[in-house]
Amino acid sequence: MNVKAYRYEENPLITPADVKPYHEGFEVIGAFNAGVARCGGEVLLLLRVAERPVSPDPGIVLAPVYNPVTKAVNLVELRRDDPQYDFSDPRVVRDVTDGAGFKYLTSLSYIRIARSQDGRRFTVDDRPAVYPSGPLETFGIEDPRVTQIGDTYYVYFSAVSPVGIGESMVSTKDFRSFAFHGMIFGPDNKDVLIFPEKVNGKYYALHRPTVMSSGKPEIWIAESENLLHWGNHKHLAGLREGMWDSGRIGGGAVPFRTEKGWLELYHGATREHRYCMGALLLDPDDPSKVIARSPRPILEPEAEYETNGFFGGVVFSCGALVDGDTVKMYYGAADSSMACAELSVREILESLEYF
Ligand code: MAN
Repeated sequence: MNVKAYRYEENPLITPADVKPYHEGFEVIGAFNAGVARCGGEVLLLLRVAERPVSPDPGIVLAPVYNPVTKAVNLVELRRDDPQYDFSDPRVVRDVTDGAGFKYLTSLSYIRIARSQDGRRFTVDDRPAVYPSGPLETFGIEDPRVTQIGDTYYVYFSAVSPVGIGESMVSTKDFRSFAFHGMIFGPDNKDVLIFPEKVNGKYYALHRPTVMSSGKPEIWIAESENLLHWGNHKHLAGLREGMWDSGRIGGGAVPFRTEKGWLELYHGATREHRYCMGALLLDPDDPSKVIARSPRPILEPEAEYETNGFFGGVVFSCGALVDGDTVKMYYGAADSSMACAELSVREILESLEYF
């Protein structure tokens, strides 16, 4: 069975043109991969805003780096014809003499809030809500997710710097002031998703280590007593050769309870970097057990704003709102803008392959 996705007529809901640059001399190239929260009657999107310095010379690439001491963003000048660097991926600059990984990012990301009454028409705040602050965030903070537990919202995101990418966390009650809790998953790790309630007395989180010596970029699960210290790590779900999630996978939206178990909307990409969304169903009493999984994507890049953009062929959700049988899945499209699609929980559950 196929899952029908109803894309909002207003899509894309937020584009870079809707966001005024925060840094002088920069342009906004992305307002995407937003975490989602309901707060005080409003729908909030915690946007990942990516800003890029405008280079006066097409032969020069400017790489932004936040300096936690001076609190300024410095620009590193790189010549496009310098054989030491590889500029073929628009997101990063690689040093060809330095093996794997990247040397710089071409943009600096931070978190800015967009607010809405109806979940479709948003107004973007003038200023960042969470901005890089320390030495582990000098290349920016990315892809926030929000888990509400009681009256506290936990916001966690990738913290990117030359020493690695880990996951850091802040918390807030009002989205105005934030308490900083430091890095909760060390490098290299991304795509953390904290469950919204304890299961059998423990907090759970999905995470995605990017392993080097052995293994692949796959989904793991861990437990905690206090949301800060995570242990009892287990491998949860792997890549599937020849399928839509054969290259890399990672958690997407915050898991939510259904009558059959925890439903996790996750992203999967091919080795060619085509990103789709699918679902994992986890045991209601032991989320480290996978009950079922999507044989086919529930959303794939098809609309023009999903196939074309800063990095085309990407749908990437960091949060959804559940309303009865309807899941409103907000997602970043083409690493450029935000969109939303409504799907039926029942249809998703019926579309899964049960083990
Ligand atoms: C990948 C992409 C980028 C991101 C970097 C660093 O290259 O997800 O969008 O900026 O990793 O996290």
